[in-house]
Formats: sequence, C-alpha cells, structure tokens
Amino acid sequence: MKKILVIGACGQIGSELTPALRKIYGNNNVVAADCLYPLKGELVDSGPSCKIDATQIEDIATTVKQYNIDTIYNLAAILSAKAEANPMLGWEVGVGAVLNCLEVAREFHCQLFTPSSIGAFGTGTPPDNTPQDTIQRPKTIYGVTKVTGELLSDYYFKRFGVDTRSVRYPGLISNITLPGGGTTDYAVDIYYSAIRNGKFTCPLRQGTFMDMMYMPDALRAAIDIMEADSTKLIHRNSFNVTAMSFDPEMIATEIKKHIPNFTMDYQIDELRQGIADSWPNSMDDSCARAEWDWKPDYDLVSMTEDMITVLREKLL
Ligand code: NAD
Ligand code: AKB
Repeated sequence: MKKILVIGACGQIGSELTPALRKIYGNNNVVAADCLYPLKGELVDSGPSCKIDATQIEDIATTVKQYNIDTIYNLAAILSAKAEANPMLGWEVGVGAVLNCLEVAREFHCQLFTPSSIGAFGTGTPPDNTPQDTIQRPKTIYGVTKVTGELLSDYYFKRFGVDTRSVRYPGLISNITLPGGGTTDYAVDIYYSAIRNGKFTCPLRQGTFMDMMYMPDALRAAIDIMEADSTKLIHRNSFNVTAMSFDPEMIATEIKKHIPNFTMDYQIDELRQGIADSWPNSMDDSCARAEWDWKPDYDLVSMTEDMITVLREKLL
C-alpha cells in the first residue's frame, strides 16, 4: 500500500484529492499537509495531518521520514492572478517548493506529482488544438514557474531516475473549495453567483475560450497518471489534459437552461483578460489518451447539471 503525502491539502484540488486518495489507499496512509495550520474538518478528522511550509525543505523531509512516505502530491501554489501581484512569492512557491520536493523525492525514493497548467503556454503557442510538444513562452510569473517545474521534473527523472509525473491542468471547476486566485476562477464563481443572486458580472470578454475540467475528472487524472504503467509513458512532465473548451457566453447559456432568469453582464479585469488571451483556446490531449488512457467523463452539459444540483443543496 502506498504511503502518500499531500502538500497544499487545503486548496481547491487538495481538499478533494486528499479524501479521494484516503478512500483508495486507506485513511492512515495519506498525510494531509499545508502551510495553513491547523488544518480543519475532514482533512484532520479522517487521517493524519501536519504543517508543511514547502519552501522549507526540512519540513518536507521530516514528514517523509516520520510517515515513511513513498508518494508525494505537491499541490502548493500561488495561482496566476495572485502571483502577478507578488512575483517573488510566486517564484518561491512555484519553483522553490518544486525543487525541495524533487530533492526529498530523490533522497527518499518517492514518486512525485506536481501539476502544471495551461498557464505554461503563452506567446507563440498555437492557440487551437495546442500540441503536446510546442512553444512555451508564458507571459506570467505563474507560467514561468510552471515551465521551470516541468523542466526540473524531467531533469530529475533523466538525471536521477526520480519517478516524476504531471499533467497540464486546465481551469478546474468544483463545488467544495473555492479557487485560489486564478484566471479561470470566473467559471466557478458564475455558478455560485447564479444560485445565490441569479446574476453574474463576468471579468472576461465574450469570446474568451479556455480549456476547463470538472473536479472529479481532475482527481482521476492525478490518480491515474501516478498508477500508469511507466513503460508506456513517452512523456512525463507534463501531459496536456482537457475535458471541454468554452467562453463565458456558452457557460451562461448552459446555466440559463436550469435558471431561466439568470443574467450576465461584463466588467473586464484587464489583468485576467491579458492572461486568458495568452493561454490556449483548446488543447490537444491525444498523448495522455494514448499513453495512459486519459478520458474525461464530464462535458459542459453534465458538469453544469451536477454543479447546479450540488450548489442548490449547499447554498439554498
Ligand atoms: P490553491 O491555491 O487552491 O491551493 C494551494 C494550496 O497550497 C493552499 O491550500 C495554500 O495554503 C497551499 N500553499 C501555498 N503556499 C504553500 C507553502 N509554501 N507550503 C505549503 N502549502 C502552501 O491551488 P489549487 O487550485 O489546489 O492548485 C493545486 C495545483 O494545481 C497547483 O500546482 C496549481 O498550479 C495547479 N493547477 C490548478 C488549477 C486550478 O484550476 N485549480 C489549474 C491548473 C493547475
Ligand atoms: C489559474 O487560472 O491560474 C489556474 C490555472 C489554469 O492554472 N486555474
């Protein structure tokens, strides 16, 4: 049985990935860690937890030794818009934490998952059907850290044999923990606003297409790639994965099918708009499909149905 450490367990992904991993590998075999401490709720009640500041290598090494960890999910992050407000912090967490995890993984022979993002693309990247292997010249500090993380992870695999694996997540939509300050956050906020107020002010322009994915698919991607047969992996860091591509009008139209009086207006956030414009409209994830059988379950229609059902129960 794996002994897993999740760093950044309180975030949008970690708060759902940790319970999902505990269900598969056993509650006591999955340690939840975050720099936000004490952790709360299910993360503490259903298994071991501790404080880790991932920019401090000793914090990670001590926990790995204490719990005999053999698998690390490193989810510590400062997302795209938030990192633009504090590039130094973006770099310290986006690269410092990755390098620390890689070093600990090398020393203690751990498998390591560090997500990349559509943010790893930018100027010169083909925006439609973006290939797996293509130009990566991001214009955000977040993107610079993601490309660096991909390169470092491949380096540690080739140079030291560390079993590093990763996916380039698109914008993730979920209903447990709100997103942490990214460019794709609007696609979560719109559901909360629709249920609470019946209206939404969109920070991105009509016609801004980006890849997106519902959280259950994102969790499965993280678990499946770590379980994939390594002999079949041609790529490692990182695989394009996507489930859908839409613009604000398309998601609003889908929501209106459930909330007919829903209305949306626009107030453009130029920072986020500039970032979104530099990211792909839609990615080609055929390498993930071929090398480890990646296939999403949810599209815009089924995700919206589920989001609205869950949020109605949660918020009303
Ligand atoms: P999030 O912002 O919701 O959560 C990040 C967590 O990391 C937070 O709980 C935060 O407290 C913790 N953290 C920050 N600095 C830390 C440190 N120094 N030490 C320990 N913990 C620290 O992020 P998320 O959305 O859960 O993202 C997780 C990973 O997935 C990141 O690598 C992110 O870039 C990537 N990703 C996320 C999305 C998305 O839409 N959510 C999309 C693409 C990629
Ligand atoms: C962000 O918008 O910063 C994240 C991401 C796509 O990496 N959601």
